Amino acid sequence: MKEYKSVCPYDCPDACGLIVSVENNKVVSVRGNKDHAFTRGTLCPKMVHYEKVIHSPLRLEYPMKRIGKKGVGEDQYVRISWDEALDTIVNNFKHTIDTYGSESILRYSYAGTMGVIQSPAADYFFRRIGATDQDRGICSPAKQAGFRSVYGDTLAVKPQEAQHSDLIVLWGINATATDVHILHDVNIAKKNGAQVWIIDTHKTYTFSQAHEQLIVKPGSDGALALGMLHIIHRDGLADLEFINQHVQGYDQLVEQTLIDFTPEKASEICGVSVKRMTEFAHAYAKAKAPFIRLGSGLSRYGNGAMTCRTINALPAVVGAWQHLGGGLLSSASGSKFVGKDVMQQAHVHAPATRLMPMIKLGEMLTNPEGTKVHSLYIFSSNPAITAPDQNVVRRGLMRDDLFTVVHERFFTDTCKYADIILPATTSVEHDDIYNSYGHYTIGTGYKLIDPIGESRSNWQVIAELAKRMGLVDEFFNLSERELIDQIVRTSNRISKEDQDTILSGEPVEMVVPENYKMDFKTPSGKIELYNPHDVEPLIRYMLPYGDNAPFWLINGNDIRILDSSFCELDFDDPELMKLRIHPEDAKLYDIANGDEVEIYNNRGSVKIKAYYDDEVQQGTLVTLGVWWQSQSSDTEVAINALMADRPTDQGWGSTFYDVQVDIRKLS
Ligand SMILES: Nc1nc2c(c(=O)[nH]1)N[C@H]1C(S)=C(S)[C@@H](COP(=O)(O)OP(=O)(O)OC[C@H]3O[C@@H](n4cnc5c(=O)[nH]c(N)nc54)[C@H](O)[C@@H]3O)O[C@H]1N2
Ligand SMILES: Nc1nc2c(c(=O)[nH]1)N[C@H]1C(S)=C(S)[C@@H](COP(=O)(O)OP(=O)(O)OC[C@H]3O[C@@H](n4cnc5c(=O)[nH]c(N)nc54)[C@H](O)[C@@H]3O)O[C@H]1N2
Ligand code: SF4
Ligand SMILES: [Mo]
Repeated sequence: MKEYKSVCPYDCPDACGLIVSVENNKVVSVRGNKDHAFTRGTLCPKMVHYEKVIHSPLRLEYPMKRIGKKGVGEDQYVRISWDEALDTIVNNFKHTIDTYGSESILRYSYAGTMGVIQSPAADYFFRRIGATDQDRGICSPAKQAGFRSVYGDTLAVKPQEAQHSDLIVLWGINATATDVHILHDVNIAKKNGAQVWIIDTHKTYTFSQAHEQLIVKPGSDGALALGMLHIIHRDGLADLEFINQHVQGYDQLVEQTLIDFTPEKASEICGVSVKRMTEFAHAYAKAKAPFIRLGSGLSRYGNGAMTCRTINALPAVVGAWQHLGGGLLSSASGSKFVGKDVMQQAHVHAPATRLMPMIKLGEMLTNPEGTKVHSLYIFSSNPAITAPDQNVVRRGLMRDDLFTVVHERFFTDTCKYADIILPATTSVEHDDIYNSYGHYTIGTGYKLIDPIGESRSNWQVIAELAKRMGLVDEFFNLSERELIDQIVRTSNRISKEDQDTILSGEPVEMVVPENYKMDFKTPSGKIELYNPHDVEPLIRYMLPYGDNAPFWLINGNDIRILDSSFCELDFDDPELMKLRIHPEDAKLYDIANGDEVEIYNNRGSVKIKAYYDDEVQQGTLVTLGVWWQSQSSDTEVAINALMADRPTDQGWGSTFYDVQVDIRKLS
């Protein structure tokens, strides 16, 4: 048995360092790398048995073509050779381009793997053939837009700084499930006496980690933050010296926004009492080095970017940035050290094409206006489950005149709509390099075992398609190892010594410049609470969209799966999807504990069993996880039948939490 270092490839801020044990060309076990600066030796429950994913009997092993109906199942497919699969795709692409124009081809992919090679593997190819371009807004661009508006290109604070904080706020983040390694730093701070606050819309797995808990109404955190800012200003707790030197627009914020935004008004919107809001504002402002870990939950609303801007104002107003342990972590800037430039070949010109916001997949496939999509190439994503407005997405995928390719590791619900299915490798069957959006450690994950069956990596498939399409370009002849080499060697932010170490297979934590937290990379050089370049220069309260229905639906993350990844595993739980409802709400609708109900809005309806939970706030319903259809509570549709494809206020982000529903008991 031999041990190798690798990196967890999933879409998770922790990007853990792994130690993978291999015997006879099989992965036998995986554990966390003790020497990794953020992992520190532990893995989350999803990854402790990664070998079960890699060697799952459900892995796709060879290319297949559909011989039966769309939307049914694996029995509608037969095995074909790679040659036949690739030729079929190339012939279709050529025919589509000749008949309907190149923009009739659409690529849809996301972060099944976060690898810097495999995730953007197809970007350049599809740009070169003139396909419709895809934005990547399904996750949390609004959170990034909120941070950028206030701090520009400032490097994000390292998560380990939290260790030195005396007050930590876990704001809209369910860290136990989605960023578990930050809790290591939180616990060190707690041992040193730090207080921990958590803010969410319901009691999550992470509540027990905090000393103080606040429950807010969905989409209302902007009001809470403005109420706090009002109190901090009113009670003389703002750090005026810091503000004078480093903040632009504080006076405008006070005079134009805060003056009318009283704690009473804020309380009415967010549901936190004035007393609790005042306690929180005082505790936050009086702490020496308060640290906020901002999650993505509150950014997935129509007001997401504005909400994040408002919360980002807090550390500015109390001067948290100047102290060790103080600040706010939205997303780490790992991609500034190794990024996508090489894979995207940004320097090579290709005519611009129309851009598809990926959250609009359904509309794009069904809208008769404009250039119709005739060929769809999906990889590293499972949109039949994870994309919003599922009924429309599936109607689009069912179209007889749509040719769909799905490159996957498992027979997901999206595969049911494919004309051609291609088997994909897992991270231990191909080479890649990983940065992180939660910390600053970079590492390689080299190929450790032969691909399962005939599976191929994203890059291998794309490079082969490019050649068969007749694209003459040396880039497509590069191996994954050569690409990794180029990516590392062309990064002018990494020292030669660190480059050597990374390429040798060891993870390296990037060195951030001294005093980086105070080096505000905005046009004014200051923190911009007033940003003249933003469509809305000044921070204010904005409402979420909502729907005309009585309950907010919170579909939080389940600790057992990651989006719909890991659904291939066996779960010893006959009811993976449950609905939690406050007993008083349930009684109003004559719903008994365990009754089957239907939750619905004008986009769809989902059958599910409802259970009483007096810790769910009235007016909200909670269900966790984005499960495969076979695991869902309803046999016809999964949870995203209820979700809207409305974009966030900035960044064309998804609004998965900005959803209201009605409920009825099924007799
Ligand atoms: N186990 C597990 N881990 C995951 C994932 C998973 O599905 N499962 N998904 C991965 C991905 S793709 C991502 S982007 C990250 C996301 O990880 P996070 O940043 O944690 O984001 P979410 O889990 O979407 O939402 C976090 C919390 O926000 C809460 N929330 C919703 N609306 C509001 C609101 O208006 N105000 C406040 N204060 N809170 C609100 C939700 O209830 C939820 O508990 O996690 C990654 N890791
Ligand atoms: N209701 C609701 N919906 C949500 C969310 C939510 O909180 N609630 N979260 C949203 C968020 S934040 C995100 S980021 C999206 C994510 O949505 P998706 O991008 O669909 O993510 P996954 O469901 O993890 O699907 C990734 C797929 O990629 C495959 N895969 C893994 N590695 C590779 C590879 O190397 N090559 C290929 N070809 N395939 C691979 C996996 O087998 C898996 O099926 O979901 C969104 N959808
Ligand atoms: S899913 Fe996240 S926490 Fe779990 S091992 Fe991977 S990177 Fe670490
Ligand atoms: Mo995400």
